[in-house]
Amino acid sequence: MEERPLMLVAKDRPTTNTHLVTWVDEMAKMCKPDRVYWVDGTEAEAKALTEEAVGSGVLTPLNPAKRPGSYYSRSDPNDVARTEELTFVCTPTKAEAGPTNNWMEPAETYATLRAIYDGAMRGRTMYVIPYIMGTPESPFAMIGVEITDSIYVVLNMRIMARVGEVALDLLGGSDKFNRGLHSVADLDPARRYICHFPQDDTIWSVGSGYGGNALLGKKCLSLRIASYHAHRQGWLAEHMMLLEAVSPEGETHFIAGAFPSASGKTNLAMLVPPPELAGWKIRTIGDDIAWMRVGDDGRLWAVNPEAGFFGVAPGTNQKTNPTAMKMLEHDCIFTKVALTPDMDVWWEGMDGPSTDLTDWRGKPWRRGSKEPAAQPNSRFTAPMENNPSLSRYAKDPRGVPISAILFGGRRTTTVPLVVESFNWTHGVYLGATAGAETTAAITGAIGRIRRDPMAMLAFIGYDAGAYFAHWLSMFGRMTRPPKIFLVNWFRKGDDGRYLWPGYGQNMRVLKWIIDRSSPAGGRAGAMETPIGLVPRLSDLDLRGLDAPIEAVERALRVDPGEWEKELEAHAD
Ligand code: OXD
Ligand code: MN
Repeated sequence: MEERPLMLVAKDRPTTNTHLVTWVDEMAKMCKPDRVYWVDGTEAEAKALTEEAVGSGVLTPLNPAKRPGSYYSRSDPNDVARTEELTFVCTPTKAEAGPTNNWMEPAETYATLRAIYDGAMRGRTMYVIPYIMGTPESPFAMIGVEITDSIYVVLNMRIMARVGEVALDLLGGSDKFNRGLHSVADLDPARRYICHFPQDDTIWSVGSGYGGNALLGKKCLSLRIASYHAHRQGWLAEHMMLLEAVSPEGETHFIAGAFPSASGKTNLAMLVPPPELAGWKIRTIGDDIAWMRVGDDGRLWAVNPEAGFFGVAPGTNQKTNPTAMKMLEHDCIFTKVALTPDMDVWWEGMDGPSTDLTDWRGKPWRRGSKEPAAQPNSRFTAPMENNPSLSRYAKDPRGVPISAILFGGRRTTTVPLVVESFNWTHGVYLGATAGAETTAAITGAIGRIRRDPMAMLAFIGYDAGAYFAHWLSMFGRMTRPPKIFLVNWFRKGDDGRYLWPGYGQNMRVLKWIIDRSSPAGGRAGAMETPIGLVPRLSDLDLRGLDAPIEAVERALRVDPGEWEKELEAHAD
């Protein structure tokens, strides 16, 4: 491809922070880019960078009449998901990384990666992205600087974090920032590493341009590195959505929920109640990450550190998530979805298509083809402001006080629709043993059950045993702890069909959870079972539910035989 001149004039360094400047110079010396560009975060810059990305073919504009301000990006077929087998926690000892993380010795890792980074940015621009996770006013905000040679990463980071001058202002002359180095290098999976050095507050990622591997503020900083800090400092960094629920009487509750990747966190955070419960309002605070701290009032307070949504496209439609469909109408980036002939997006789960398409690899795709047109882990990146039901607390620097924590599995058997734990310790056990059938958000086999404690298996940045102990110890720090629930929208009947309709209907489960969690205590009934408190049919508001009552009964059932097997399997 012909080299195009950079349309932006590389400005002088916009900071006198010597820690930052020295580090950037060092990284530039190693990666040897043709130029260094400091991202300022302005609209003018975004426009110029977008033009640049369109000019070089990284982005394709979508039909401005149908999807204004939106762009399309393809991915290398070798680089479509997080690569957990190539993700490492590089603590001085293996024991600190624990049994669930891949570990490499830090000095050796730096040496191995230096050899890959050496000259990797030749002919390219090195972008320096100062960013904040959290709102700038929040005492809990974290500052990172990501160096990258991917303009796609810059344009996505602009949506997912607060970038540019705002971050440099907050940083001032301080040395306290996460040092993130990212290069797509040659995209060779054999030379791909996603490495975390918690002690150095450093992330080195090379060989992948995929969101979770490349947008370093997200999984790498806000979960793996943040969980390491959280353990030492007495708070929690979790893979959780956050929602605000307002009852018809105007009572507000905040709920946090951990669900494995691609198991409906985004849909839950944007839930639209069914007509029978239309007096309820659900508003989104976050769809992927929650940082939670104990407040002076003894409650658990949560913030969403992100500024946008990086969600799974397939399955998103008017029925599953009308809010997201509205959110995706403008100013989004779509990655590896399918394209219609008039340059709009399409993915499996949407109506139609009414024409043949271009699939995610850029090949013609015929209607009715068995191959998916959109890559199963194809994504949208949408600014928070696009969400028509964004909570007014979404950017509150103090966060919101949590009434209930949900741990979600993705289990076709055994686990009932909802279980309330007897107490905090039991709740932590339910979270620690939650399991999921694997999905397309990570590479590897699909459909196998894996235990995914708190949906954090891939994101605990230290020893998992210490993580469980930390969760248990959090109880002692709170005077008004949230209640903990296990939920499972995915149980199937003998005929292989889902027993519970899910999506908007989950409002009925949320209502029960809220009634159980209200300070007045137990506004809804429950039945005690050996595994926890489960609603009877009569405890749920099922007015107008379009599902056979027997199926709901089965979804709630605690089967002793299934649980005997389940408990044996917990030994794993
Ligand atoms: C995500 C994931 O991208 O969990 O949020 O994989
Ligand atoms: Mn996630």
